[in-house]
Amino acid sequence: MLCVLFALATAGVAAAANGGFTPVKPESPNASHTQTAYYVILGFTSAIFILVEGLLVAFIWKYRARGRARAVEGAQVHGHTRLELIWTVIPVVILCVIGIVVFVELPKISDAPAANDAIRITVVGHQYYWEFKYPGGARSIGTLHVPVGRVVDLDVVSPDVIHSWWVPALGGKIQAIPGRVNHIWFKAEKAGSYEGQCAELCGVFHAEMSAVVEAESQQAYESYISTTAGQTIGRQEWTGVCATCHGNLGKGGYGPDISASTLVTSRSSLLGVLRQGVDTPARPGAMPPVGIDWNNAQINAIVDYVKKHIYKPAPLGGTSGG
Ligand code: HEC
Ligand SMILES: [Cu+2]
Repeated sequence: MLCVLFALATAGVAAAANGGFTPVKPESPNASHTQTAYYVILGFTSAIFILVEGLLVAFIWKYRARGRARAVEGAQVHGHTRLELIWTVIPVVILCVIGIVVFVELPKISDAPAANDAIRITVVGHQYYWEFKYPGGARSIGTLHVPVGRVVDLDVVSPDVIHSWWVPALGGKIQAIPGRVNHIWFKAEKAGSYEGQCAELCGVFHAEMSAVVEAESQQAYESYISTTAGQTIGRQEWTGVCATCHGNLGKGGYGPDISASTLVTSRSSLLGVLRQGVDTPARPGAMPPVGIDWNNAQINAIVDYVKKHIYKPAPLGGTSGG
């Protein structure tokens, strides 16, 4: 009994920690259809669980030994054709119902509704950050900006290893696989920030690979991609990519202190680091090639940002105590 109470108490904590065992509140049509399928299956499985476990407990009680000697055998019961037919047919019917519900819901989950104003955005999974490419060439890192109420078609790709794009409130997961373009869509029904997380173990900093979808008015979205994204790309690259490993000020963390490294002052040397990564025999794959597919504007932005905000050469005559 103590064990049971303990299990229930700890399960309760787990349920409280992530807001329960059910999916997060859906904010996109595909996410609501996923949830419908979830609740239909949960309904059947809960009923079966209660029935089976209830009967188990009842029979254990009803047919207990009642002081009968251990060696004495209990009543010998033979098959019961009608009962056996019933408990075969009912599960078959239940499985058919679940199957039908799932097949009816599936197209509504996977196929984007026809919309002539759909926006196509490329989502690039990198070790260990998400990069977004908007129509017209704007880019952002970590935060995807979208207008509320419009269908957003995502092309999900990866230049390095397999990642998995997953924003629970906006639909299911889709893998980002090198050499393939996968598709998923959503339509944010309310303005707000929706959190996501890479759902495929992709390396040491997999846990840092989170994303936010910022659903905003059409106007805010347009002004973001036409102006803000371009102006802040250097900062986004620093905080969304480099700071994870080199610290906010570049003073080191998992990666070394680069605030006085001469490698960051020249475009060509930094380009080498970004395109090839830094690999040593002692730490293979220590720094992934985080900028493997960055365009010129992106490279220039990080070079500028690092020169302006991160590079702090040791003062003349001082020691490099840093
Ligand atoms: C996943 C962690 C990680 C990320 C993200 C990362 N780095 Fe690194 N970086 C490292 C590690 C680890 C090393 C050292 C590798 C070694 O030599 O063992 C390194 C080395 C470097 C070096 C060479 C330092 C020197 O003087 O030898 C530079 C420059 C550098 N990183 C810049 C950057 C920039 C700029 C970014 C962002 C665009 C970035 N790194 C993102 C982990 C990372
Ligand atoms: Cu990942």
